[in-house]
Amino acid sequence: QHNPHWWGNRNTIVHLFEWKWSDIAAECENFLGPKGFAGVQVSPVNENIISAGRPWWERYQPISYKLITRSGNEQEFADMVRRCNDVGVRIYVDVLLNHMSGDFDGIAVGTAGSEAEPSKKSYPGVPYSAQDFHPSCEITDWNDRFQVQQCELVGLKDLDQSSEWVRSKLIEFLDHLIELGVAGFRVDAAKHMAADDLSYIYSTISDLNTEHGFPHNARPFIFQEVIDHGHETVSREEYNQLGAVTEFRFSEEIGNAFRGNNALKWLQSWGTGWGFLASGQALTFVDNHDNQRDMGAVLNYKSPKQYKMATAFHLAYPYGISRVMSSFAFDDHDTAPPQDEQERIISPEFDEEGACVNGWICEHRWRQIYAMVGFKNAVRDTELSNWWDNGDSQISFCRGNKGFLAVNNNLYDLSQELQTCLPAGVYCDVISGSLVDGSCTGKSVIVEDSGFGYIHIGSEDFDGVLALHVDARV
Ligand code: ARE
Ligand code: CA
Repeated sequence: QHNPHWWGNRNTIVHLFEWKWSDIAAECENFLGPKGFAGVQVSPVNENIISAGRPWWERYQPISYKLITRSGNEQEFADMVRRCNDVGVRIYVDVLLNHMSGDFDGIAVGTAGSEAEPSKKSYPGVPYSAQDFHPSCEITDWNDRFQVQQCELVGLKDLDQSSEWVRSKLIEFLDHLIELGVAGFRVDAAKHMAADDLSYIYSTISDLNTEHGFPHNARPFIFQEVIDHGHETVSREEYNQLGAVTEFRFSEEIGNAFRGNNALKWLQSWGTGWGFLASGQALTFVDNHDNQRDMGAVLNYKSPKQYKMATAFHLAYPYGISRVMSSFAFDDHDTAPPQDEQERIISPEFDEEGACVNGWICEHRWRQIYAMVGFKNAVRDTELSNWWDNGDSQISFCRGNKGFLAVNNNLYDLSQELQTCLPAGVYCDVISGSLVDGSCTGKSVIVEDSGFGYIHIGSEDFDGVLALHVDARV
């Protein structure tokens, strides 16, 4: 179940982390559809526990499968899915099949008003009781298969997916979402479930809903969160036949390279040459909602210049099923999404240029990022050719005769004639500006009959990347 069922020539998923359904519906119509985004990964849709201060992570603690969260109710969810599908933008839901909530003193009340008694593993809203869970134990050794799959991930009550009842409840939940028109699922904590159990669930759920524009017999797209840095007892290879797998090594290595810890010339063999999964099995990202919060090599919106360069490379290089992150501003691991005094999530607001202003970062609305979503659409089905590098961290390459990317991550200028592979003409660099009424607001590049053009990226330029493609010809 590796096919994301994208519409037309579209290619890129955006994770609208913690957004409300009504805001996503509007975003599909006003921005994502027009800019050529292929789909949205949405935050968990089912009822969750309420934690003090309303950290984002409370949504990873299910109380029931009722579709009521701080993002909206079932009717708002259904409306969003329909409106997004209507403009060719698919919805992928983050689903929690591994566990229910963590421990809680006494009776917990969820976002739909269901009561649960987590300490007794009692979740009447489903209903689940103690027999539906693995006996409690802690994961202390991440290379012990039993612990990883049958103990409690950060203390979250661990469901037994080999049980008929649990399977039937999970399948019913997924089928409900399919009925409402979603295109697939991000499977949270997949490594913590036996691949055989997941295989049963994935193969038993319904085909996608043809009333939402999906072809007959279309199987739901599955991408599984498996964190595998190599040398894991439970490895990505147990899951990649079932569906796509999040390729965390991609995120770590691209962060490393664009932070300057690795010369960009090595990216010539990016992809399987770096030990990553086959392109069609790899869900790729510069950062995700977890690792953007960790200290380390992974880049996030807080290093904008490097982040935009890494994203441009991510979307220009022909590898992976790409997802871009759209964050809210955070100080630490627990920061709640933008909310009002009543702890309701607030809607994003935009300035004249379309950038978000009220606590939402909206990387997907940064010109340098959505322009590369357009680039990836424009160069779809072309191969990479004419790799050039300066022996260090200045690189360029072509995508057929449709697109050209150059990057300068050295502390000196890139200034020279380079092969762009494009038909002769004048092209607008979609990074430094855009094509407005036939003229370019950023750098223009004249491509000669030979395909060569003069490329300049100063080390002090606002952005360290330049991108040309056939849909942005002056
Ligand atoms: C919260 C509190 C905890 C508390 C718990 C239960 O922070 O202190 O014990 O609640 O009350 C998210 C947050 C957690 C949060 C949880 C539930 O990140 O902080 O716990 O929600 O609210 C492993 C898993 C991987 C998992 C990561 C976080 O393999 O699947 O840990 N990622 C997913 C999601 C998370 C989410 C969960 C799972 C739970 O993306 O957002 O947690 O639904 C090595 C290993 C990896 C390991 C990694 C990090 O790299 O190889 O396997 O990832 O370290 O520990
Ligand atoms: Ca488990």
